Amino acid sequence: MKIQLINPNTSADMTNTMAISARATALPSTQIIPSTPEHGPKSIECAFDEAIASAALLDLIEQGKQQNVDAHIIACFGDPALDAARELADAPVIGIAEAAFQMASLISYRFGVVTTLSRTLPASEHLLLKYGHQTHCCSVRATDIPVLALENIDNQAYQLLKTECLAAIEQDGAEAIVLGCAGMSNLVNQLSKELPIPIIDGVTAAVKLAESLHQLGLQTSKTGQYGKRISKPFIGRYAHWAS
Ligand code: 5HY
Repeated sequence: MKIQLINPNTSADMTNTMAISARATALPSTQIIPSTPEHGPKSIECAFDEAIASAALLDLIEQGKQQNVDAHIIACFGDPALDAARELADAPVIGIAEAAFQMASLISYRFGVVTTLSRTLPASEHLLLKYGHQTHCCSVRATDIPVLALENIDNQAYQLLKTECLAAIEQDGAEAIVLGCAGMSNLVNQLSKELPIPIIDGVTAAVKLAESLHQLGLQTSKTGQYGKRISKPFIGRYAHWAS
């Protein structure tokens, strides 16, 4: 199968890192197609970044559709434009936060989320509410490590991340940890060795969910919420969406 792995921020280095994690996890028969937008913020850390990144992300979903991919992954922990992407796509579209929460809820009663900036905590909390996982999440903790600092994480930042994971376990009762950024996908193996509970990265979780849906022959339902978008004229920069 072909999985389009979309990094909605414009950091090509981050796309490469997550592609390595995705390929290491995927079945040998799965082709990972990494995809980075040409326009938009280098990292997505607030609602403004997310809104600007969303239009470019939807262009990439359309590109993936033309390439006949069997699944699209939105590899940003805010799951930006996930509902809109499902309106565009026929193949499944998986957001990494939703994927990680689903996996965590299968193997733990209470999981913790450890993410980047404190600024993004409400966004993660909103997603937990939206997806119905709030009762299974014991805490959402921030490290205040900027997303781009994860590209070449130094030992100090790594220890900060590990300290917050430990605090989630010892103080909040976390039985599993969800890593709250696509840029953390390369840290899951080391953290898993050093911490006593399961550590879940959304990128690899999304790859395995995409493969499962494909093997079961399941597509996005085009009835109701994820039905085709409503055709109408568009002008200016977005004229290519007119129909
Ligand atoms: C992400 N931002 O996964 C999110 C994480 C965050 O550019 N890739 C980003 O901190 O919200």
